[in-house]
Amino acid sequence: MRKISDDEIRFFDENGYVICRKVLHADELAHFQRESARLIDEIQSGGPADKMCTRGPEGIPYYLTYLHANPNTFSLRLLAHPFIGDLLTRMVGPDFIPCYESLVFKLPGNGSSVPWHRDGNAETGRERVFNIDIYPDYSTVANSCVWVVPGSHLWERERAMEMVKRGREDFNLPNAVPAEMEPGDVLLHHVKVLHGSTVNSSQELRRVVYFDNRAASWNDEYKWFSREVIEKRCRLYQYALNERKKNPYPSDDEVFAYTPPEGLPTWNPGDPIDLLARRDSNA
Ligand SMILES: O=C(O)CCC(=O)C(=O)O
Ligand SMILES: [Fe+2]
Repeated sequence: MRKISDDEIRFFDENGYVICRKVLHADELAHFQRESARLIDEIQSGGPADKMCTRGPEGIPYYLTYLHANPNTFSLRLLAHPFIGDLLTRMVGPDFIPCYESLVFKLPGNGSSVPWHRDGNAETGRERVFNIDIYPDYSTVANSCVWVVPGSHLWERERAMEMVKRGREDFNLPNAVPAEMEPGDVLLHHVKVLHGSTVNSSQELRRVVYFDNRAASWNDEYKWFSREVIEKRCRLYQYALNERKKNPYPSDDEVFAYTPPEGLPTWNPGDPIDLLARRDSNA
């Protein structure tokens, strides 16, 4: 399976984002498309997933929280993709912990905007704190792809907030570039890079799964999440790896091997699992 290249990592460090082309194989991509469409239908018909779905500034549903806790057969296996395990080991460290996941979607016709922002929980030093954004659809300027301001992950907070304010008055920020994606591509975006997207007035659906990850050692320093959350999330990742191992895609040719960081729990098949593993469980 494809691995992130050193050049791609270098690009990320300089720009605060990088587009990795052609990561997913066709079998996984088709399943991702089907299952995410089913969840969006469930939201639109007021089913259980609707209660987990946030509305954007226009009042339109666009953000499904805690994706793994919304019963589906793709998201845990997607998290367990070896491309992800490999890049997190190399870019974050072997003590990485997947901390959160969501499905963002722009409905056709009038899909939610996402005003310019840095992601929540963005207080960090120089660590590589980023999201892994996986696309099942074409995401283009026409269907309101994400725009980023390259290099803004290195800006002081004040400069970034000033630009956010400006971008909320006029979306067209100087030096902003569109992150145009194809199905199966993966975008990495630093939580501090300025990013946002406009209303989708095209007739195309545009979806993306976001995975947020941190090193356990960084969390000890920054205390973004309680110890209990980190333990739960560590178990959840091991559960996800086992899900993919049990239900491989025909194209799978490797399984990612993860060793839980020292002091964190080992999850064994058959052990109970909390698929929600709420980030604020100790808050
Ligand atoms: O997919 C998008 O348009 C942006 C979503 C985003 O940045 C967020 O939810 O934090
Ligand atoms: Fe964001």
